[in-house]
Amino acid sequence: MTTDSIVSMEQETHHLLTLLGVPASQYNSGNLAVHTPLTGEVIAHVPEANTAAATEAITAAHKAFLEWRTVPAPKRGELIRLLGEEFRAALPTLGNLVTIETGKLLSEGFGEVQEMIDICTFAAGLSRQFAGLTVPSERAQHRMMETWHPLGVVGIISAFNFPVAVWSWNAALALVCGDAVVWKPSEKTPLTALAVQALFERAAAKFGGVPHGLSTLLIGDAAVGQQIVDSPLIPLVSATGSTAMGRAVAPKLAERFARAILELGGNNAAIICPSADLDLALRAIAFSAMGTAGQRCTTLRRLIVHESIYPTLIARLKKVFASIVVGDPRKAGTLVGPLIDERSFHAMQAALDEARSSGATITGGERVNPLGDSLAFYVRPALVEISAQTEFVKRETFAPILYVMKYSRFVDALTLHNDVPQGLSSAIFTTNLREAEEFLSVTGSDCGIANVNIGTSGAEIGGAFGGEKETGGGRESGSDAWKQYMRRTTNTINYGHELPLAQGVSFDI
Ligand code: UN1
Repeated sequence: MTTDSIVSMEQETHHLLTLLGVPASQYNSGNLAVHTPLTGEVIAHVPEANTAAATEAITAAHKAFLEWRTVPAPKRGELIRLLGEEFRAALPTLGNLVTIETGKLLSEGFGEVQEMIDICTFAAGLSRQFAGLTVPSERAQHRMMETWHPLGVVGIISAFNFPVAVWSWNAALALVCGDAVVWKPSEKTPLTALAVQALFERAAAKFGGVPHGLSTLLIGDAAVGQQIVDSPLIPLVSATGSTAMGRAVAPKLAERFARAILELGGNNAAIICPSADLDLALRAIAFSAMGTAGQRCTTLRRLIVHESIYPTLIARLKKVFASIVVGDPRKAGTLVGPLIDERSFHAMQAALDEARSSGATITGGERVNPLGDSLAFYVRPALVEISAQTEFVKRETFAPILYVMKYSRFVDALTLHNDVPQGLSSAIFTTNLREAEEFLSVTGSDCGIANVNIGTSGAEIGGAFGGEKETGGGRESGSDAWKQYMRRTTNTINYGHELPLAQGVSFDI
């Protein structure tokens, strides 16, 4: 990179932020330096919220909630419809900014914004569907029903890899549910968060009368996250990140009986059966294992291959892993962009060192320098052939490493598959109906997401997203995930003149 092009990348970022409506004061001064993983250069400085500002924001959000909860749900849906329109209009601009800030491919950056548009469409429709059940009462002239009410302020703690989509899955639902939101984004990706906040404010201005503080952005370090977790004004915290983060957050929330939606580590596997369509499987494996440079929580990290097709598949995989273009994610033809930072590169190398000393055969994994810049961390994805699922395979390393192992009996493949602490996403490639159905059955995959002939990553927003075991158990996005953002009351109504007691109890005074 020449000095000229570094300057132009910083300028390009500022230009995008201006187009997205972010005032310069929010990115040209402040303590937090923002780097682009494309070159490793600093592209902005952002002010951080201190404790007092965070307290004020949480109090304002609570006040906003008290007002917002009385707005009819379909009207709240109109705000989210307008927000979706802002995202639609901003798609290329925000998509480019996502790429600059995270290093993901442009099509993935655009895809992330598409995911935000989709959840807004979903949530706007949902705003007319918060229906409760009517339940038959055991008592004559009585009726039972349930009513869903708004919950309160929802805290959102998000990670760098999906810097804005994760906010939208939570915020779009929370806002139509009648809640207010307070958001702490990753410190690695505050710029896209600022852009989303500016777009929210545009939508709010068009809607008119949105209470002040309904959706607040708090850029800051772990202390701000801590404040969100500890605040008695926040009845629900949705946190995405490492299992270690979840372990710190979950007991604190439990202690004050707050709800938690935890989206933590994944260690996703695919089983490749003898009858699999290998051309299709190869494409799915490539995208799931190498896409987003292995930095999705749904990234494919383990491949369990039947011994009869192992030699064919491994030869084809080696070719794909060696030929894939690693480089500038904004260039057509590139399929793997940079890792987020140096720390992530070292974690990847440490995992590969462990694999090497355990006797694994490793293809790729080395650092490359496609842009000629020593501050960026590009790597060739690694294919690691292992004979047993040892401890390092059971850990999530947030980088493009695919561990490959063999199986002979299907039952052993299932055992290997489930024998890790995490339980997010999973896949089977087979054209055998019995294998497919068994994988999806109670004795099959133990994950929150189980796919047939589709990779582990790239879920649609319409389904509930999340996983079991150390993944944290949370469910976000589609299906009935909205219920977590509301509180349910059970109502029993007596329209008669008698007062029969349930269970036939008598209490005559
Ligand atoms: C994440 O990596 O935190 O299923 C979320 C997927 C995306 C979401 C990933 N829709 O890969």
